[in-house]
This record gives sequence, structure tokens and C-alpha cells, in this order.
Amino acid sequence: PPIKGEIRFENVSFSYEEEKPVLKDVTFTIKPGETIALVGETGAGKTTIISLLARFYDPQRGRILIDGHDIRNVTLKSLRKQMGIMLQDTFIFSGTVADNIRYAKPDATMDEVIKAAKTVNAHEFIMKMENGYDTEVNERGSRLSIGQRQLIAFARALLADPKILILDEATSAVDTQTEVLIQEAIEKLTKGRTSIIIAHRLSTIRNADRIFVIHNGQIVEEGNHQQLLEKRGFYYNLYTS
Ligand code: DGT
Ligand code: MG
Repeated sequence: PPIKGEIRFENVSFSYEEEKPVLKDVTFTIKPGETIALVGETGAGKTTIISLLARFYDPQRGRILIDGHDIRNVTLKSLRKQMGIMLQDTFIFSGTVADNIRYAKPDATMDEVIKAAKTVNAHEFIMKMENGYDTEVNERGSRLSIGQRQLIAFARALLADPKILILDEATSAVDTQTEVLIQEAIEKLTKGRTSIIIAHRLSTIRNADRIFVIHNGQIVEEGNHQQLLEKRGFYYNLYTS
């Protein structure tokens, strides 16, 4: 059955192996269709939050619910089907551009592939490659710029049509023109989906419905860009220093 995409963390605590806690009693609810930006300094626990949501690990304490159901009671297969996960720089594998876009939906037609690529602004540069959608690329994406690799990953995610979207935004700088294409693509991609973005670009952060500021494994501030600036706290210090 289709899910609505509500995500809830309930008193979640987690540590890797026997080490010090990395997440400490984290509680939040994300409404279906909401876009959340996770921000915070390096090592704060941002990637850990999405790793638990994807069940790469399970928390030692607390629970994680999707539409009110504990994700430990859902098969990994159906969980992964509901989720489009784009981790930093793991975007491209060996094959054609079309294969890369079709990855999560192998039976997709060429029309569907092209439609997805057009929606996320990837079609134009793909058509400029020597064999268009049939151009061979590899894991290191040597023929593609970082920005182009991201757009291909976006097309792939769009085609898979998940209810929940997780994006660990690439930190690498792209040129201004690509930046605009990426921003537009993210807006289309997040529409109608519950989205969690580990956000590095200010434009993504400003467009989020809510921002969670993570510090030392806890959410220390929450609100939109304007609200958080007015608090003159962690967020203010992150973005004005
Ligand atoms: P980033 O990506 O540098 O901005 O940092 P975050 O906020 O994504 O931090 P995260 O969640 O990767 O790491 C939180 C803490 O957990 C940090 O002290 C490093 C540690 N940690 C992360 N991944 C692992 C792991 O696989 N094994 C162990 N033992 N520790 C890890
Ligand atoms: Mg991280």
C-alpha cells in the first residue's frame, strides 16, 4: 500500500560500536511532503540520522516510525522502495547514461528516462555528449562534472518516484549556471515527497520548510531560515561567521 511519508524519531540514541553516543535522545516528526534541511558542523551526527532512517544501522534506544509503523517491522526491500537515497558522490556506475538513470526502475522506457532527465535539467547536457543517452560513463564519472553527476542522480531518483527522499548534498562547488539547474531540480524533486536534505548550499537551506540544527548528536534549534537567524544562536553563528 502507498505510504504517506510521515517520519518520526522517538527518543533515538545511537553509538557506533562501544564508543561514545553519537545521537542522544533525538525526537522529531516530519510531516508528509515536508522538506527538512539538516545542518551542523562536521561530526555533529547528520549522516548518522539518515543512516538510521535507511536502516544501515539500528538505534540502541528509541524507535523510528514511518506513518506510525516501526521501521524494524518493515522488510528492508519495501523500506528501500519507499526511499530514494542520494549519498554524497556515490552517483554513477559503469554503463550508459540511460542505464544510470534507469537503475532503480530497470523496465523504464526511453521516454520515461528522457522525461525524468528533462524535469531535472539533465537532458540538455546529455544530448551534447557524443552518444547522448547511450554514452558510456564509469564509477569515477570521468566524463561528467560533479554537477552533471548530481543531475543524473536526480533523474534516477525522480524515475524511482519514492515517497521519501534523502539527499546528502555534494559539497563540491559547481559553476553558477549548474548551481541554478541543481536548485531548480531539487525544488521539483522534493515536491510532493517527504525530503531530508543534508544541506550545504544556502539556497537549499533557505528553501526548506524547516531546518534542524544538529550539534553534538542533538537537535539544538529548529525553524525556518528567518526564524533561526532571529534566534542569534547556533544557526546564526554558522551562517554569519
Ligand atoms: P559531516 O558529514 O562531516 O558534516 O558530519 P556528520 O554531521 O554527517 O557526522 P556523522 O553522523 O557522520 O558522524 C557523527 C559522529 O560519528 C562523528 O564523531 C564520527 C562518528 N562516526 C561516523 N560514522 C562512523 C562509523 O562508521 N564508525 C564509527 N566508529 N564512528 C563513526
Ligand atoms: Mg555527513
